[in-house]
Amino acid sequence: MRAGFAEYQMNAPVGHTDTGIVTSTPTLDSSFVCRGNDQKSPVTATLVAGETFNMQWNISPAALHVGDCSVYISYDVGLPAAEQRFFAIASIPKCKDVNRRDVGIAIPLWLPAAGNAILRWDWYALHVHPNMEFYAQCADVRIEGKNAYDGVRLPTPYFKIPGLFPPTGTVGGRFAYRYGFSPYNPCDSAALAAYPNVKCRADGSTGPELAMFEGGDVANPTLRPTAAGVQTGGVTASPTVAGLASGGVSHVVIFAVTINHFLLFGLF
Ligand SMILES: [Cu+2]
Repeated sequence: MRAGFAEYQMNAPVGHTDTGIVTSTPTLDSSFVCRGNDQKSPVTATLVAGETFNMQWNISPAALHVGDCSVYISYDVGLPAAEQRFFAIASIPKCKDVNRRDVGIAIPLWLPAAGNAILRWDWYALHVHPNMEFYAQCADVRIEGKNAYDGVRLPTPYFKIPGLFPPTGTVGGRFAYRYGFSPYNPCDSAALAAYPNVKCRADGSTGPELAMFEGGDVANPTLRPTAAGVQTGGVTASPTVAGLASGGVSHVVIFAVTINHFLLFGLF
C-alpha cells in the first residue's frame, strides 16, 4: 500500500508535522499525492472493469468535517509522485455523510488493465475555511479489464496532483471551494481560473471532471463511470446501469482511511 505513514492511519492533515512532510500548501507539492509516500508496495486488491468496488473511510467523530472527496487512478507506478498522471473516476459530495459505510465506486468498463496501478482518494475539509485541510490516501492495486494500457493514449482529462487544487479556500476574494454549511455557498469558477484541471461542478463542489476514454472499448466507446459516478452508502450492485458488465459487485473493502484527528489545526 502507498498508505502514507503509520500504516493505514493518518492523524493529521497532509502537510502537518504528524505526516512527516511539513508544508502549509500541500496541494502545491507532492505531499498531497500519496501523503508523501513514494514507495511502491505489494498489490493487495483488484479492481474489475465494469464492476463496483467498495471503499470505506474511517474518520473519527472529532474529524467529521464537511467537505467533498474524489477517487483517482494512475498507472505511473514507476514515476516520482509529483510526476504521476492521475484521472478521476468518482466524486463523492459531503463524504462525512457516508463515513464508515461501503461506498460503491463504479469501475469504468473502459479502465485499462494493469498488474499494478495506484488507487488514490482525496478529501478537502472546509471547517476552517478559508484555511483548508487536505487528506489523501493511496493503495497499489491490480486492474482487470479488456482494454490494454497505453501510456500515450490515456483516459482524459488527466493531470498531475501538485497544483491541481488551490491551497486556500478563497482565491482573489472568491470561493475556490464551497463554503458555509447550510446551505453551501458553491465554488466560484473565477476563483479557479489558475487551476484549469478542476472545475466548479454543478453540485457546487470543486473537482476534476470524471475521465472518459474515447474509443477504448468496442462495446462502450464513450462509457462514463455511471451517470452519477458513484453509488453511495451501501447501495451495492448497479446491474441495471447501462454498459456495466453483468452487474457483478466485487465486495472488497481495500482500505479504511482512518483519521484520528482530535486536534484542531487552525493554522492551516
Ligand atoms: Cu481536522
